[in-house]
Amino acid sequence: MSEYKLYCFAQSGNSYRAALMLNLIGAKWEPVWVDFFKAGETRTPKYREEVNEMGEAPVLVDGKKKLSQSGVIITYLAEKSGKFLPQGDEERLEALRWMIFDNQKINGFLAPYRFLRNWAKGADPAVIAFFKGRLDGNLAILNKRLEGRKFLLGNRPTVADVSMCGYMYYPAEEFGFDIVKDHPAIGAWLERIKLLPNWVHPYELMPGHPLAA
Ligand SMILES: N[C@@H](CCC(=O)N[C@@H](CS)C(=O)NCC(=O)O)C(=O)O
Repeated sequence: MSEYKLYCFAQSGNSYRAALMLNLIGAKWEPVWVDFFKAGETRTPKYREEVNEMGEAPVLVDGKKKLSQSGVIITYLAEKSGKFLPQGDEERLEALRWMIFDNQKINGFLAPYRFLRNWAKGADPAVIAFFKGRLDGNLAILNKRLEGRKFLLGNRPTVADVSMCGYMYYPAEEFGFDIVKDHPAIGAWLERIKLLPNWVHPYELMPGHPLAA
């Protein structure tokens, strides 16, 4: 029997952080598919009433406990399993610092940029170009941080890495540029994460890919 349920869908890098973390700690879990694209499920009163008042995926269910916000979910799982935890106060704050930078400046831009390019109808090219400009600068900051480091905090992978890689394994065509080619230290770091036991690509780990026509 599964210990956890995760509301998620394959195209969601925010969900991928939580799904990947569940896999990496070796948890028994099952996905609950969220019909984000066709039914707009996260916007329905039922979803907001019964699953998440914030109207978002992912949501982790652990018995009677329900958690949203991928950063909270992966921190909860790290604390519960004792895996991928930063060690000591300094590392804990450092992990939080990178997770906030990630949520706002890296995946916080990658996610809407990819959504506008692939799925939104009538997206304004100027908005897409604005996101791309911000992404180029912010990914360069991340690339510099990873030069000479195995993982974000040093030699061990932590929750900060699981958070940061959220959108980066999706195909380059979806972004219209190749993160790995443009930022080689990010590319090498993504390869290291891929080697962790139980790593699985987002399109294989979560339900809903490919999207039904
Ligand atoms: N900060 C949140 C972001 C979650 C989020 O935006 N999820 C998207 C799917 S990738 C969503 O459910 N969006 C619904 C909406 O904005 O209406 C997290 O890290 O969990």
